[in-house]
Amino acid sequence: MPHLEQTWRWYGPTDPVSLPDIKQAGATGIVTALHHIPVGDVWEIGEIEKRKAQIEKAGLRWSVIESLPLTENIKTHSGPYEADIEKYQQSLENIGTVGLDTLCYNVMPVMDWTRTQLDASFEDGSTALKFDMNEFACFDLHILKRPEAAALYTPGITKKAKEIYDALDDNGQQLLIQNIVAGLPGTDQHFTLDAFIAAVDRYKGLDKPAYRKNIQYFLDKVIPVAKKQGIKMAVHPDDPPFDILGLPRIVSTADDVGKYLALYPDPFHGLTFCTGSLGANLENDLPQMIDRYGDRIHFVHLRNVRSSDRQVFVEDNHLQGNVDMYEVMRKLIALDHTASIPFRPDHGHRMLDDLNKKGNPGYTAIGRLRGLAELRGLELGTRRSLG
Ligand code: DNO
Repeated sequence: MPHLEQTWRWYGPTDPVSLPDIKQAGATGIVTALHHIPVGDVWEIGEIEKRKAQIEKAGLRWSVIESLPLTENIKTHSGPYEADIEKYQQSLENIGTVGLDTLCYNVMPVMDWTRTQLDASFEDGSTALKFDMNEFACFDLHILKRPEAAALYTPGITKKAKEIYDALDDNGQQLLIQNIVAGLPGTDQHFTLDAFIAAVDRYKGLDKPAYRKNIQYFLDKVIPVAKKQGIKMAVHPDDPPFDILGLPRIVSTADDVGKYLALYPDPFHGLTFCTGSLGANLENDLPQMIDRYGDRIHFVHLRNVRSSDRQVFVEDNHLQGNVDMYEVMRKLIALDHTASIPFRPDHGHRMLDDLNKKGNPGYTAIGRLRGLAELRGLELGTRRSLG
């Protein structure tokens, strides 16, 4: 039975939730990145050491790096991608030298996680993050106005997208743009609409098999470095776990995960098991995925979602929703890892006092405190019942 390390995402010194706050929440590990370093630049040893010392001074441990992003050059195999891969290798060397051993990254084209609403009202008075393909199609068809978009949506979605668009005033439009292209933390998306369209266009002609090859090229170069440095790489699945904007997304389903892990069969090439991302596709059987890929799971995000169909979902409370969290917990506890597995409560609602505060969407103090408390209790009860 592996130890499950309770961790918490921290966005660094500017995060309104401080390290002492996190200590009070009962987490012992920190999940963070050097967010001030532009995507693609090398993480220098001094910078990594400085952040590590700051975390340790607060009596916590830097458990996981989330994320060290791939540049769009690397993903599209164009521009100075070789130089970018060398910089990634150098960052890995430096991360290993400082002694950090788990790294989460993703291979979503153009954008990191995506939502259309950041403050959808939830029935208990809190607010939650939401994704609605009808709203997303509205953005694509009527705001981006990409000529390729028309072929991507069903007649039903196209119709709803138009109705949504007709009802939007200027503020509503700006909000939708902000939510999709610039709203979420940890993504470094500060696109103008033109830059966004140009970024999407770089993927023209790149289907999923071709995209997988680009990523395999990257993995062939970086996993050996990670392994030498003792760093477990853990890919984060696509969020949401289905195609958007016609871009090639290759880590959305259980089969995708199998194919992805097979690109480099080595324990240092592993998975961030994110129940919220994978769980938004009702066809993904999460307990079964733990059975299949458990030995490659190096990091866990526990979160729940409620989907009405596979393209509309709202983030639910951690123990409610599509994901059978008890079964997930039971399977995780039963893994035969010798190393401990860090997990974090991934997102939480905006609730209580946080409704009056500014903060990173999804990364509130109180909502995540509730999530962690519930998950901690679930873990304790599950372990005790297993004897
Ligand atoms: C959302 C997060 C993602 C994740 C990255 C990992 O809350 O889970 O932003 O950090 O996709 O690379």
